[in-house]
Amino acid sequence: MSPMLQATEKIWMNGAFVKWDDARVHVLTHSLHYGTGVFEGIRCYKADAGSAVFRLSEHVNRLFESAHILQMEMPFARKAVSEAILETIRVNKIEACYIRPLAYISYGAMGIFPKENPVHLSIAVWPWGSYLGEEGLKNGIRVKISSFSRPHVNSTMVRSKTTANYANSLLAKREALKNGYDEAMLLDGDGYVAEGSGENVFIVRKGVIKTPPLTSILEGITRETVMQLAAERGLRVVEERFTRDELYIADEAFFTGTAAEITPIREVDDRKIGAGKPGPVTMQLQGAFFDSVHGRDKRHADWLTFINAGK
Ligand code: PPE
Repeated sequence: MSPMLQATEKIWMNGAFVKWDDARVHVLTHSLHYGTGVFEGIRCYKADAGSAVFRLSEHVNRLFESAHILQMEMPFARKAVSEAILETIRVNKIEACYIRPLAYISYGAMGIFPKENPVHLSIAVWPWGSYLGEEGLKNGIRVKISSFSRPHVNSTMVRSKTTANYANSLLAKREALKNGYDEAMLLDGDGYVAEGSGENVFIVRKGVIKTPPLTSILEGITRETVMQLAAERGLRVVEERFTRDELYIADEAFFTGTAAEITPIREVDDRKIGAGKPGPVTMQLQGAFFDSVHGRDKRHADWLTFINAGK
């Protein structure tokens, strides 16, 4: 599992840099009580031509969409947020990192309705290795179908990357780890396979790649990346609901996510997936993904924002 958080020097808070240890909020911060924060998870890779953020504009757009769903007014424009992200990486002199912007309803009134409490934004960066372990990335992980399901489509709005949604993810993750598995797979309110606690899911069966449609799941940026990479390689991808027994008999399965990247799934509920090791399509797409984040796929040069471009 991931080791303890590795601190960097500075965190951007609402327009100014503060020392890592000084990045504090009041304990009566609205979002801390009611789960009303919206956030992003982004990676900056050490690409061949220098450090570059992967799909920055897509992540910033999703942050604003998350805020829009919750009717939170962002205190900065999209361009300013993108600039602040790049500046936070530069200030911390870090070559590769995970980036965590968080917009939250700040201190002011208490009670569910936040009245005029201001919305604040913070951006932190830190080194983060493979989310589900180096070993998992290479050889695949063991997954358990969760007894907790994703919220109903008309409940907590999972298209918004809202902190509140992660209470559901944590319940599932704890249960899976406690039972000796590496990750949880959540079903949707109708019982179909939805996603992991922090990842989207794909299966491969009889040569067709399948991923659940955008109903009860987060609109993953890695998911969309993989769909494009697959199509370019002549692989057929469909967005279609599937059941847990279809997952059991898949030839291959894998998770996608900014933190998890492309992590093969080698077992679900103690049933081997395919040969019980990462399959050829998974490995091909994982390779294509790592090529693109490192700038080796010229078709997708626009997916990278170099932190020192033009300097
Ligand atoms: N579903 C969920 C529920 C989710 O949290 C993530 C990202 C995804 C799918 C994949 O989305 P994308 O990163 O855009 O491909 N989870 C983030 C948080 C992980 C955490 O533990 O914190 C992430 O991967 O950054």
